[in-house]
Amino acid sequence: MRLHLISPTHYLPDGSLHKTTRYWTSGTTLPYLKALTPPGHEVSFTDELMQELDVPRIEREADVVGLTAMGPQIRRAYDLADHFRARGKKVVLGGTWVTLTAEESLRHADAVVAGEAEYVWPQVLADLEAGRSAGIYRADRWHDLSNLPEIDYWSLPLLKPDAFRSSWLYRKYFFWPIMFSRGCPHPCEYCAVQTYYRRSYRTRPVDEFVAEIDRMRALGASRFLFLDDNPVAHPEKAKEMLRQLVPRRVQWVSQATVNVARDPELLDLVARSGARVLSIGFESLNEGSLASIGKSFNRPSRYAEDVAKLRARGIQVIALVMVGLDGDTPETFATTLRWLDENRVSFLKLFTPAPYPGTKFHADMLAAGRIRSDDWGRYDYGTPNVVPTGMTSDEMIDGFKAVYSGFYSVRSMLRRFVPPPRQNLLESLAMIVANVKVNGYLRRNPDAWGTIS
Ligand code: B12
Ligand code: SF4
Repeated sequence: MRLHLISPTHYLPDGSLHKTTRYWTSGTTLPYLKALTPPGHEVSFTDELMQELDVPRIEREADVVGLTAMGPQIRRAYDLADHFRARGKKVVLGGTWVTLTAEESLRHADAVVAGEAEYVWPQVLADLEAGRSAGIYRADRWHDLSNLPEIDYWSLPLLKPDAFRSSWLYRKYFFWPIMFSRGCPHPCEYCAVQTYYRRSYRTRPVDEFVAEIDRMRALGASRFLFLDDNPVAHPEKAKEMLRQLVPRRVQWVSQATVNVARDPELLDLVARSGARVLSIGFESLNEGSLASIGKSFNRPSRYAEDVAKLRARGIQVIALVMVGLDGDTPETFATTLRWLDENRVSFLKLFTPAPYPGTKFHADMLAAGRIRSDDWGRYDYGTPNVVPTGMTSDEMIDGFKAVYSGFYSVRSMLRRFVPPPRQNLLESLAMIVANVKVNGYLRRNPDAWGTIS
């Protein structure tokens, strides 16, 4: 069969599609699914974030259309699924959102892959080829992450191969995606990842992970993004992997929990193995607010020390912070901004509570009658989808905007970056450029703040 796989983009509030011409990394979902597809099928794909979707060609040539979706992209995914089905194509939906809403997603598709595709994808295709479908396909066990199929890295949807080969600047700009672990054992109630993985956690065999790093290095890659949500959840496994990275002299960025700063041996290995930037889910400075979302392990009383330790090793900290949680009041905004400034956080991503369907947080908010809208196309990080308790929805959005504009103001940038940490000066420079760009973006796109990635 001829398959076309799509990662859709999301709609902007005016109904147009969010697009970008350049991106610093890429997901691997589409080339990975292609690598996973049994021989005998022809696979092409489009990431709509950067590429135009050639709808007439897909209508003409594809037998099966596969769609993945993240967050608000789901609305576009359903629209495309309905469109292609109406034209006689077999449609398969999969990915994080779809997994958490499998029954509903099946109304837009011939088949739904709930959870990992490794064990079920061949069966889905065999069934569709035979003109049948079992509806929702869910593997009966997690994959052990060994012997994963190799993807064609030059086909990464958001990579510009020509620019990579010809431009020093682009080589510094682009981070090659690689995955070490899947899942997360923590109980954060709003989190789609722990819900998808049912709080399970696995790491890849270290030698296979390192062999993949080496294959990518042979292509010229030296900077990597770990796609993991929490690569340090099993610290001893992480240490084993990081020890192998140290002599390879690569640079890497990742998400991680704040625990990364609390184990001296782990932090040392993280720094020596080339960590440059870590995105850390602090979420809140308020113990009560953290308790309301099941994230009490964070312990704000230690944050200042944690950030200082990371900074001292030349690691830039991106803070992920939620505003408008239960326990937050209008005063929370100023306190949060002051803390970010004083602790010289490099970059900020703010989130209004996003009640992703399928999570405990969504179920609780629904039961309490606090969900304001079921327009999933607006389930981004800057829309008041949950009615807050300690403030009005307008106060939440005003505060959200005030923290963002305060943080990305020139005054705050000067406070946070002068003087920069002594190590990894280039990374500080890159962060300053990123701050300046966000400053401009926020002024030009006052309605798109909730979808900054
Ligand atoms: C890389 C990444 C990005 C990148 C690249 C995206 C891209 N277009 O290439 C960037 C940074 C741009 C990004 C953006 C966003 N992302 Co993102 N992203 C990820 C991340 C870290 C890894 C995804 C990946 O490549 N995984 C590797 C592949 C191999 O695994 P996989 O996608 O899970 O696929 C497996 C299965 O799920 C399944 N599968 C998946 N899709 C499909 C489809 C079919 C047809 C089939 C058969 C199977 C299948 O098969 C695969 C093998 O088992 C995940 C975190 C995570 N844990 O998944 C978040 C994640 C998917 N992102 C998320 C979100 C919300 C977003 C944003 C919407 C955030 C925002 N600011 O609004 C934006 C979307 C903007 C846009 N229009 O693109 C959420 C989704 C939550 C949800 N409930 O849907 C996640 C889970 C992060 C999180 N912690 O919450 N993201
Ligand atoms: S620590 Fe992060 S990835 Fe893990 S459950 Fe909490 S929010 Fe999700």
